[in-house]
Amino acid sequence: MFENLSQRLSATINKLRGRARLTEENIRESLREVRVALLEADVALPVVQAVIERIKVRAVGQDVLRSLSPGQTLVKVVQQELASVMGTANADLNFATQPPAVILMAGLQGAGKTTTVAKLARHLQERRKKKVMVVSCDVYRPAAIEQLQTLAGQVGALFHPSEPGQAPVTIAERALDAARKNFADVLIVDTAGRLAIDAALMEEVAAIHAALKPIETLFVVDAMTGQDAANTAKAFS
Ligand SMILES: Nc1nc2c(ncn2[C@@H]2O[C@H](COP(=O)(O)OP(=O)(O)OP(=O)(O)O)[C@@H](O)[C@H]2O)c(=O)[nH]1
Ligand SMILES: [Mg+2]
Repeated sequence: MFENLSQRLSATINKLRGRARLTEENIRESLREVRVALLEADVALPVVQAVIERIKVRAVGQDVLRSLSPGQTLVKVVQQELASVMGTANADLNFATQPPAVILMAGLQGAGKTTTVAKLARHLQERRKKKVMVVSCDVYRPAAIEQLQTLAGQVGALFHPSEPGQAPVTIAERALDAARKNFADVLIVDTAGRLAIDAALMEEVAAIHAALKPIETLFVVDAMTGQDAANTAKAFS
């Protein structure tokens, strides 16, 4: 996206050469290029509008830097605003609780929840020196529990066995008990995915959430989901 954007911008930026200052008038064309590039990259329209507005205010306002040309100034503002959309802070996982800290995984079918459970378990064990237990509450998809068991074996995490005949909330409660008894620092709870947001899935995740009071609930999305991820995330709260 950024490559595409810089190509689009360079032509209009060149036209700014020699301008003493940036005005709403002379940056209009450049802003249009930014807008198109963001929309093509599947950024949600309200986000695009907000970004464009902030760039405009900053470029025309007091932020213009004396040491840079107007074109460079605009590029810098665009770059900073895009970076801030991507997020400046990378929130760390929160472990400030009486162990075991419970991490609940949520997301649509095939988003990568189970794989992420294993990756996260490995990360927490190797980098954070945590003792990690994992459990699957996916009693619907055949072999979902075995899938997690295999992955847990590969990353060397404790695995709490569950059965397809058990209720997800019961599995979750028993796993929490087992995690305590094994002095695990972290319990990662894998849940079932659904093709789309449906009421039953939401209720089940909510019930597990209520039973375990997880310190973190991680919402896993496929990178290809695009702007609909924002809607799905909202539905899952
Ligand atoms: N390329 C790629 N594939 C991934 C990644 N994470 C998971 N997968 C693959 O995507 C598929 C689904 O991953 P899972 O982790 O089983 O997804 P899930 O959300 O647990 O799926 P359900 O439990 O069926 O809802 C598997 O074939 C994974 O190997 C990733 O980061 N990159
Ligand atoms: Mg899964």
